[in-house]
Amino acid sequence: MNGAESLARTLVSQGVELCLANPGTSEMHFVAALDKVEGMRCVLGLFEGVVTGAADGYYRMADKPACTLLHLGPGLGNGLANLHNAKKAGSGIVNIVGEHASYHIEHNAPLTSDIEGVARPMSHWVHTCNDSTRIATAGADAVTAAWQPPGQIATLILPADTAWNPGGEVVPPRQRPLRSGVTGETVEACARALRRGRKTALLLGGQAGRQDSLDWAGRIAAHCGADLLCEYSVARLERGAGRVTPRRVPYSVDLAVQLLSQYELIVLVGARPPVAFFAYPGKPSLLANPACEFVSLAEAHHDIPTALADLADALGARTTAPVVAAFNQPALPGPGRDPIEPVGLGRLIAALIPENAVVIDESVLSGRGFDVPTSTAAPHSWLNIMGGAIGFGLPGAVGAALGAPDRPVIVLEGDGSGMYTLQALWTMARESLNVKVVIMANRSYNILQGELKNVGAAAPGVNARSMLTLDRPDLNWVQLARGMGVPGERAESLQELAAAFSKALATPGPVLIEAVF
Ligand SMILES: Cc1ncc(C[n+]2csc(CCOP(=O)(O)OP(=O)(O)O)c2C)c(N)n1
Repeated sequence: MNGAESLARTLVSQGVELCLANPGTSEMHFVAALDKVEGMRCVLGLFEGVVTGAADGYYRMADKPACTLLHLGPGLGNGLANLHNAKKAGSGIVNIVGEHASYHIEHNAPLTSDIEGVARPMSHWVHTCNDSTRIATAGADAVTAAWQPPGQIATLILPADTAWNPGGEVVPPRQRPLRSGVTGETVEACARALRRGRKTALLLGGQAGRQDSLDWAGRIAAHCGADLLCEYSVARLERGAGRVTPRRVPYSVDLAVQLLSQYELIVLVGARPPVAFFAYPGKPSLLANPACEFVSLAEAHHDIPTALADLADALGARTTAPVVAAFNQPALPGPGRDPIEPVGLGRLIAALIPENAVVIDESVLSGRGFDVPTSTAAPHSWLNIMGGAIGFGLPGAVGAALGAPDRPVIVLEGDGSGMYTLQALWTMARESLNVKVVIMANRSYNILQGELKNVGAAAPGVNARSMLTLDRPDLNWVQLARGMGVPGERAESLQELAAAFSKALATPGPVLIEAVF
């Protein structure tokens, strides 16, 4: 058994079942090893941003890390933006990055680069293993690092000679690192703060977006008369009818400041004090009222549902009924040809989300208002792009569909954002993934047109306009999808969109709809 095979077998023994790959020559022994090893599904992405974004989506749905296979520094570099997003999401990923054979590096061949240097900013753990008998142990260490709560990016660099020289023993399954509990004092401090009767919000993030945490938070909020908020971006939020529904802190600084100004106390539950996405002249970076007190119940790496249950007990809220969303689907548009615009689109999506769907939201400006109508839709999971680096949506959907194969996946995708990693469509087709993509084809970087104004810059001239529009030529998403094996349809009215979306939901495999604004 060579090093590559000892590594592949060790990854499987540690519970890694999916390899998202875009390999090259230096990874060929690892590719060959994956042929000999049972228990690893291998999925090709045609750009590394697809590979890493899919690994993020997979972790969020499967609650376990996938490995990626990437080609030296440039391959890893291509995947960095979505590793950045995954890092912010608290997603665990094991990157296996090929490297030249150790004796070859001094010759500075074309693909030679500082791989550790490329990896470090987007990885919690980086290691190069030059000993083929130790690569299996290094692989197990990488998986342990990726499991580190809430989930970490571990990058293991695999020189080609480490892969082809004799390997060591396969590492037996290791204990997965557990989330740490919060102390009794922390729970007591939160309970004391909540008992003081000030205007209070619980601000939820991370694992607090899951069902059990939401239920506990709902009981506490109902008991104390507190409001429930969630961060603007949550890696996975369980929502819809029958669920506790925190209000999302708005993206807009003005709206967020206005909402948060009322709170004298904010209890952080897997969340951080809210900050603006960007600085704007004359506007604050911190969004809460400066007089607001923050107390932290749990950070992202803590066992959040247990911390909430303990807090509920401390307050006597264990049996309080939480407030949950009613089931209230908007009506579909009546006969006619209503133009597609964000409000009608939000209602339409809310009406059609099937039960148990996974919604990936990279709808950018078009989707700012989707959270209200969809909060009473059929129960679903909602996945936000976490690090603000657009190009997560389509790859994230690939990973979500691989991680939750029994659930329909819906992607709400800006046309600008979609173009970053549209190769994901090909993987959806090849793997027959149950993904329905709705492209918000407004032919522009619409959000940036507003941002130009928000930062106080001049009105757009010819250059600015040409940098913020996606026309001349218009993208043809239906043809782009077809070219990658995904059937597509264009909708130019809400009625056409409702028909196309309903049909797509009843069609197996991936379908794309280009919703023209
Ligand atoms: C990697 C990366 N590059 C650039 C940006 C800057 N950016 C933010 S939103 C945006 C345009 C989004 O356009 P689209 O998806 O069409 O959504 P719309 O603004 O039209 O709602 C860009 C380029 C970014 N966030 N991330």
